[in-house]
Amino acid sequence: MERIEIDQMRNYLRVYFILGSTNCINSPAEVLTEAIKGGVTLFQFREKGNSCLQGESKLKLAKQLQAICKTHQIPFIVNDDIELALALNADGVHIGQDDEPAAVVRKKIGNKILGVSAHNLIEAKEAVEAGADYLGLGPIYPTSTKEDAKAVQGIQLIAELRAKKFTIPLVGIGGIHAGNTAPVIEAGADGISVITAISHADSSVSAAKELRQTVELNSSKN
Ligand code: IFP
Ligand code: MG
Repeated sequence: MERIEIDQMRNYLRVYFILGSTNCINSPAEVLTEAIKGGVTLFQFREKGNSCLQGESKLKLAKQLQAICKTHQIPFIVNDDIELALALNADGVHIGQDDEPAAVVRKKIGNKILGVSAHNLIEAKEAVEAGADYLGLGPIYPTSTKEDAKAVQGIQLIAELRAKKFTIPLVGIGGIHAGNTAPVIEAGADGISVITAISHADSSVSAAKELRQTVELNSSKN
């Protein structure tokens, strides 16, 4: 397997859906299936928070969601848990600044997709040098999903990285929904990442559809 191509990565980032068992009311499998039906392009399994699954039950859910992704040819990314990603032969991993250094993770996962969260220019530069395939930038807007979230940063870092000619694929995250997606794409992000905008929506299909349409509409202006 080769490293993912940059344009392929950009396409996958358009509507990046993240989910774990604590983020949904209906079953994760149902929510993911609906989200894919609506047009999400990439999936991250993020099992975190109070009363999240561990051990066998976490593994079982991961396998179930990975199978759904496979059926629909959506890459399956694992948040934080490198061992799980390797055990399942996942398509990639996403790590934050508190996880193992990106260069170490890159060595462990070979050519699998590597995503890194960055909050400033220095973190972004380091992640690129360590071999990240994409950067997650946020929180763009206020969010209550992440208890340890950093200060809201808006679209400024996205715009700054593009102004400085960073070509790495970028995805915005944090408090994003269809109604506030346009500025994120206009600033230069390749896509948006959401949890609750889809998982807590009355219809996950419709929510995903609307996000996808909004991203496509605003990308074509770039
Ligand atoms: N960004 C992303 C992603 N995922 C996370 N889990 C996170 C920040 C904390 F959208 F993938 F870039
Ligand atoms: Mg992390």
